[in-house]
Amino acid sequence: MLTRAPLDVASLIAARRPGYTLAAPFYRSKEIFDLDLDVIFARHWIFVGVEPDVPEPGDVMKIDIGLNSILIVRDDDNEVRAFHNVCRHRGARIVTEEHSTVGKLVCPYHQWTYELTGDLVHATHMGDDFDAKCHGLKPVHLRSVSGLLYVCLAAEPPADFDSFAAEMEPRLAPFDLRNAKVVKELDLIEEGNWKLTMENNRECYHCAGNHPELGLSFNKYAVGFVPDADDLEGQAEAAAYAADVERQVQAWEANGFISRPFEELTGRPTGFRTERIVLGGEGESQTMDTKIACKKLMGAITERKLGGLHLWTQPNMWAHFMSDHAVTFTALPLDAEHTLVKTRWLVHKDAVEGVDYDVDHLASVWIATNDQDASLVKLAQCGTRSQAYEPGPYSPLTEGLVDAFATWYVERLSAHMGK
Ligand code: 3BY
Ligand code: FES
Ligand code: FE
Repeated sequence: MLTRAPLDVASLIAARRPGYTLAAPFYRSKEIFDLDLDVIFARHWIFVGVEPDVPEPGDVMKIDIGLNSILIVRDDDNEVRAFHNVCRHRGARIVTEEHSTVGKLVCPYHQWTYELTGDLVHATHMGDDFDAKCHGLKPVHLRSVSGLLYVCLAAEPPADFDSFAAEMEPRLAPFDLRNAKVVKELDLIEEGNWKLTMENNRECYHCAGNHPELGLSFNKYAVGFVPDADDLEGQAEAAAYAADVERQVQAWEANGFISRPFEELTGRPTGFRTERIVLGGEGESQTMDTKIACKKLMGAITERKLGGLHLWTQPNMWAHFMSDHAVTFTALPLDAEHTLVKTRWLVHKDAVEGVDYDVDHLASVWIATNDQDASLVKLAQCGTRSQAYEPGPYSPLTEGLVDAFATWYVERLSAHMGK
């Protein structure tokens, strides 16, 4: 009988060449996928959504992270909580719909009933000795950073989340995300490993050749794109962009909008990067006409031309916050070769559809861009299946941030395996 030797993951990690893509098994093997679910997705802070996903008491959002199903619930005191979506009776899934509104959480199997605080309040036929107090829903660590929701499935979540939150809260405050509303949500299944989804997002080397719609407003020089030394046109463009940034960042900061870059993508569990990007064209928003798509601006903002505050967090999110709307992305691994990308578009909660905004105008750039990215991720995944695939070099000029992602990932696996 033919048996396959178990993968030597430690040797694969040790063999990773800095500056190069990962070896094929990191994108394909079930064993490494399971390791990713455990080491990355069950021990780090995972971006799951936004407070406006559960705007009212009783609103529930279900989100699956690998084999763990999580409920995000707004309780009657307006507190947002997270629980495992696992009944304490015989373990059934309590909620199966992605979005619902309930008075209490009732398990469909034998109707055990839980308060929105997770307490078990009703369970029939369990005898006199049964202690309901010991059978509440299991809580999951949840943090909200100005309305951005992160969960951690570990017993002891990484403590460096505090410094991430402290850095981002003043930057995000003007958008008042807690008082925004989700006006469109889109799920896209990419045919690739979650790390290829993330790597693709961390560079704009591919933008010029693939993203005509995004390219109208998104300047590739904003995210680490450095032209070749002999590319005189590129050098001039990069210099013009840098001068524009210098001028606009000064003006934004003078008005209280923190804009300077901050980057600690590696060397910590909760790696992240942020900066306020100068947008192209009219410079207002990531739309087809580069103007705002929502007349009622976010929070109390009055300046349309606020660029795009971008945020990336390891391992699974990216987002852009503009004067008129925000767009957030959540990558969730489905299996070794499939990844769910959830996109949400948010505007001020008092904005009126058809009066202040039109969803097509708001969402068309990223709908097109997501499709283009999904095709690219699929092509990259296909390549990793070939016998000819070997780790290839990241561009030192334009893919430093992709390398930072791969380096962070290898660091996290090494830290875990070294324990
Ligand atoms: O969403 C981002 O962060 C951008 C858009 C294009 C590629 N990526 C760097
Ligand atoms: Fe939930 Fe029985 S499994 S009530
Ligand atoms: Fe892209």
